[in-house]
Amino acid sequence: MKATVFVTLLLFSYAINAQDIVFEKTWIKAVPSSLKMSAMFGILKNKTDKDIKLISVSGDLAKNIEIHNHIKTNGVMKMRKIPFLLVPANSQVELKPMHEHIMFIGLNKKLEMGKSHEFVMNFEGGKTLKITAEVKKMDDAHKGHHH
Ligand SMILES: [Cu+2]
Repeated sequence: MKATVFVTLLLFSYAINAQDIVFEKTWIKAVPSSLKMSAMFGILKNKTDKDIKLISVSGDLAKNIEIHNHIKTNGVMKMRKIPFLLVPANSQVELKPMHEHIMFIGLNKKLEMGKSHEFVMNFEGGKTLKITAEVKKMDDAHKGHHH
């Protein structure tokens, strides 16, 4: 019995290490159902020795899914669409509120707390990454996640 568990764990960790691009600690911000916009956050890790560029995210949660950033203009933080998100070789970018995020415009579904949604991240060069993210309240998502 013990040996079986050990072997299973080994296989599991191998599968994780085999992935050179991962999107971790993903979450989608819960919003009132009257609001047709939300955003997705997480940590995008690039374990390869080449820079990667996230160019789009596909999914059926919203009519438009865009990559956004917040930029200070005349002292006011405003979000705007960016053509890609660069993650340098062997590093990571944290998508978080008031920084880079994946924007959902025109939600097709109600965001139910605790429910997961699937997406595909598309990178320059044709690489794709299937991801899932759970709907959470902003405070919950930040618990146990202090820097
Ligand atoms: Cu945005």
